[in-house]
Amino acid sequence: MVESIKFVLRRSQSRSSRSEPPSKAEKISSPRCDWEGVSSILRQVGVMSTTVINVSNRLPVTVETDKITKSSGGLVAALNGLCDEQYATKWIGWPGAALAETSREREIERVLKEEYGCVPVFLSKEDVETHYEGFSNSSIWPLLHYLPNYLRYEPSWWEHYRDVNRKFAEKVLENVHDGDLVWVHDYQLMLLPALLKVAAPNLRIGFFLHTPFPAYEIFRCHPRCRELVAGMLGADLVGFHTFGYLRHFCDSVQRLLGIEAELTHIPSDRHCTTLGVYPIGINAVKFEKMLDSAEFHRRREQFRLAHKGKRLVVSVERMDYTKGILHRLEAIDSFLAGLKTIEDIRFIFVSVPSRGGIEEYQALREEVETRVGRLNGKYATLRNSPIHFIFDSIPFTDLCALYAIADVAIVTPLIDGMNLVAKEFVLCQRENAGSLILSEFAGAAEELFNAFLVNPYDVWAVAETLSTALALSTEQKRALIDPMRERVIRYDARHWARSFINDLSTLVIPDPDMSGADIEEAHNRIAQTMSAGNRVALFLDYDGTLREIEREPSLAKPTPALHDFLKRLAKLTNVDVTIISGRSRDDIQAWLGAYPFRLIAEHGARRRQPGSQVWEQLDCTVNYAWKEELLNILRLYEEATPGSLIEEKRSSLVWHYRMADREFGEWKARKLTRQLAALAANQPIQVHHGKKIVEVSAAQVNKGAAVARVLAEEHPYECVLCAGDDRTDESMFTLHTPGLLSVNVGGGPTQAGYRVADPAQLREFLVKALVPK
Ligand code: GDG
Repeated sequence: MVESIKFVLRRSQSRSSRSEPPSKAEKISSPRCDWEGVSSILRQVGVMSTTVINVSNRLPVTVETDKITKSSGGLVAALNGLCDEQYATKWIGWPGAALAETSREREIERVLKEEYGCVPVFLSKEDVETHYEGFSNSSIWPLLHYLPNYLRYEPSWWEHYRDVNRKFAEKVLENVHDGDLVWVHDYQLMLLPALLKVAAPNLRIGFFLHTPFPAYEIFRCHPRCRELVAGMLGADLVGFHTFGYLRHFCDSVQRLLGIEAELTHIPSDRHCTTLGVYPIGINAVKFEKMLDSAEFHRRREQFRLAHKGKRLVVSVERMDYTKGILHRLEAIDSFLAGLKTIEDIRFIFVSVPSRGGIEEYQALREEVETRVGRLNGKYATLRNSPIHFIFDSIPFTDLCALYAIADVAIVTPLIDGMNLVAKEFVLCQRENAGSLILSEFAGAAEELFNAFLVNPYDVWAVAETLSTALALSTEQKRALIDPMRERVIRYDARHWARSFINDLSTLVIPDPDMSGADIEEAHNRIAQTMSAGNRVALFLDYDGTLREIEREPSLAKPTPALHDFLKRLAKLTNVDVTIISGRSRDDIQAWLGAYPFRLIAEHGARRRQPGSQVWEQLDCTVNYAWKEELLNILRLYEEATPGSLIEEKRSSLVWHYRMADREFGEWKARKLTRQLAALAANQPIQVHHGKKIVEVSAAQVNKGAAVARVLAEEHPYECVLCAGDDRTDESMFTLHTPGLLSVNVGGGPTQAGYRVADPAQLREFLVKALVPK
């Protein structure tokens, strides 16, 4: 967002908010833009259903002492594109200045809101130094770009990062209305989605990361890595530029938070985060318009004249260590060393000053300037200095003219989320055709299929590629550039924003307060049974149903919350409770033996009747001869898979791999399941690959059969409720019992009639339905 259009900050005037600056006359006469009012009226008449609230660290405007400067970068254009459709947009962010007097904040806030559709979050100088320059740019930024050597961390930065994210959350909550979509941008606000989700569970929240997301091995270096991914998971939709970044994020979530993440969605607490890939595009309309303008043609001709007889190679970027400037200079050195004459070659570097307050950026600038000087000293002749270095931002017209006359653009970041410069260069090849040399580590490399892809660390290969690219004929260059140009135009910034927002607005978001019609129906059935004085039978699985899953099975003892719940159940006179688990008798007895419930262990092999302390053996006729042979196989897996362990039960053998390396464990589990399934054909066993377990059990022993036996022994119940989270619980859900209510806990494919999100929700539901007020 480098290009700027300047306005004078007027204290009393307002104008309608839109993408272009007003003329002087308009400034005086145009009506106020009251966002709340406009959006609400449009919603009422059905023209505009939704407001998209964009939340980014920086607003698309900068407040200075006496003026507001409006930026018009890709993000602004993309979001303005949404206004043409069924969305209104609003921005929340930092206006880019630490104000000396807080008394001006009110006034500035009013002007920004009324004239620019922007809500400012004012940050102090200290906030900027710690949250922005410190935590965001010196701590997270280098890691997201695979550069742990640049990582610096101070605990106070983290405190400020959290505080600033909280300030943003407050501002969003003050400004949001029912039905609005909140779109949070980038690494400076990674905690914001979770803060918002906790405060407003029904709010639709999107998060887009503009940088790469690195491999877990890198991301885990950050002292606050867990909190950061947990913060992002507060969003309903998280978007990345490429599938690779998405995959890395999933991996980090699984490994850091122990949450089972699918590549499409990640369930967490009481909600689910959908993941998506949305490669950002450029503001193609704005570039095309520029290429049509007289001003552009004039500048292009001036540049042509100035560089007459030279082959031009351009690089444009922020002065940032991720952009590979030093490596590129080495490649240029190697290239120039191989030339017979350097009279006809010129490199133009546009390096926009960036993050000048940070030590590493100052050092980079000095190093770049030194090396450019050295190279020019080494290769300059009386008629040519090969590198023309500009440490400044150039006007948009000049940028387009430069792209348009270049023979080659060399864009070689060491890593880059997307890289818009590569796409902008391609679009500007309308009349001339230049070649694009692009780092294979830029997100754009996945889309710009005809670019010369290079490894920026291989400076010799980059030098060679430069020679190849410069030697192409115009026809060859045209043939390469045209299909890419079409793609850049079609998949532009508007397409990107539209895709993300459409997905966010159509996501099916599970009801966080469980007030869905389905579960309400189950609630009514139980309540009616109870109020008629009839008996209810509950068959409740333990792990993952009554009690949250633990990484280590032995840690899943009842929590105080679960004990409270069980005590309340125990007091109910017309509710018969059975706890039915795959766990051993010893676990169940030790943890739940004090309750007057029926306890069923090992999927139905053992049972303790209500009020008794004696455990019955229900599987006396079952043949367990297969166990010894299979135990030997399982032992081989246990030995070869660090972190895995075998649990021996009377009616089954379980191989647990929750503590093993995630991917390795999964891979071994699949192999084991296949091996056991082959044996199952000749044995009275069933094999089940469940949540971090592979279980082989006697075919005759299952929870469904155990429930059926209890029901056959007892007087009929008016209402029977079975709840479980695992595949072994499905045998209860498919019983043909009159009045059966079946509840799946935690999602996934199920035959259950009803669903709740987690054990806490199940407990809440049962208390509501069973315990009299
Ligand atoms: C981040 C990610 C991702 C540069 N110099 C001038 C100028 N620019 C404009 C370019 C381009 C923008 O700045 C730079 O965008 P990039 O995408 O190349 O890089 P970052 O600033 O690092 O952006 C990146 C992006 O977010 C979007 O998601 O692609 O990976 O790091 O638009 O044209 N503009 C003008 N004069 C200059 O001198 N007018």
